[in-house]
Amino acid sequence: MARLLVTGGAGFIGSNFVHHVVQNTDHHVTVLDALTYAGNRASLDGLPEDRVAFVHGDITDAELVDSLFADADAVVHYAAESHNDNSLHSPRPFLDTNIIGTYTLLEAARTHDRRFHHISTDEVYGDLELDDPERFTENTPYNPSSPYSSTKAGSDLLVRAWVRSFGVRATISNCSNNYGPYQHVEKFIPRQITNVIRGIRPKLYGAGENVRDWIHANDHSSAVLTILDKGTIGDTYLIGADGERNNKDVVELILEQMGQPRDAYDHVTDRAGHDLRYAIDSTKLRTELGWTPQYADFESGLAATIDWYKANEAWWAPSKDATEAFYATKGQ
Ligand code: NAD
Ligand code: TDX
Repeated sequence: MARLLVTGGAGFIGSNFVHHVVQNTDHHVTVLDALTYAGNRASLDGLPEDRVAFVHGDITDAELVDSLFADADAVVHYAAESHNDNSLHSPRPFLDTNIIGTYTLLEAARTHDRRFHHISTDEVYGDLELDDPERFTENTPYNPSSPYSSTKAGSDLLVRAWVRSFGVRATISNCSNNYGPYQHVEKFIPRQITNVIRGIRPKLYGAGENVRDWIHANDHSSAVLTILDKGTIGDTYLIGADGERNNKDVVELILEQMGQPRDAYDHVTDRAGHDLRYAIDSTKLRTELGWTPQYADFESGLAATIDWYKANEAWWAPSKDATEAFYATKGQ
């Protein structure tokens, strides 16, 4: 049994990870989360109190972070400002949390010699052409496009520097787009599902040809546990499940699965600097560490996600109006 400190554990992927850890291991988890607009304490409801503790605090609070590292065996770092559209509107919190926050954690990892796993994104690699036969690998040069992805790229480079300069025992994973329960309604898939539930037409940026490589959040969690267990210190692992689809196809599938005409959506103003395509080659993780995704069927994973949002309106309703009001100011 290990004591895991999970930053951002009240967010989308972090909370899915905490549920996954409780169900699949005997580790104890302490969640450190600032409960920003994106964090939701209710995402951890139902978890046993003897397995999961919650600390409300900020990853830039060096004193708090230091005390929590002292009591942990390993740290998994999910906390971030995570939404590209917000980063185009108000970049500063992205620098504070993604850069200074990660720096603060790395300093504590160094002081206490703690195993550290840094959660990052495939967006650090920029984007691909639609017809490019290559996918991102661990050797693809960094080329981030947005304030969000550039701060994630910066945080990755800090981790690499703390490994090399100070011997911090860290690994990094860069994952593709996640879907599943507990995702904030600002993000593409939950926004469209909850729009349909509310009788609002789904909103597709631009022509909708942009491709994302979808992976279920549970597969992300199993990959992270595998890297924590078997990963090589200092290494980067790409996480992906061969789930490339363009946005138009995803919107049409959501509408079809929710009993609506497939064309009942609107094209809206495109995202500034919108990355065209992400695609992950996860050969290293699969061959070196023996990981395989379990949720290969996107249609059934999406149907289960739609069912979750239908059954959990109380979880997402408080955020919906403010989210749509923000998008409306941008014609989106
Ligand atoms: P999210 O926005 O749903 O959750 C972020 C969590 O971090 C929230 O609970 C928030 O309260 C917390 N947080 C934010 N600032 C904090 C601070 N200063 N101190 C403490 N807690 C703070 O994000 P997500 O989609 O779950 O993403 C989690 C991680 O995974 C991020 O690092 C993101 O870059 C990465 N990632 C996300 C995706 C995706 O598809 N969503 C894909 C690849 C990687
Ligand atoms: O209403 C929308 N309409 C639309 O067409 C929204 C919200 C999005 N989109 C498009 C933009 C993207 O091409 O859908 C795609 C997915 O958008 P997001 O859910 O905002 O995700 P993305 O920008 O791809 O980034 C996500 O994956 C990588 C996460 O938010 C990041 O945290 C992660 O690093």
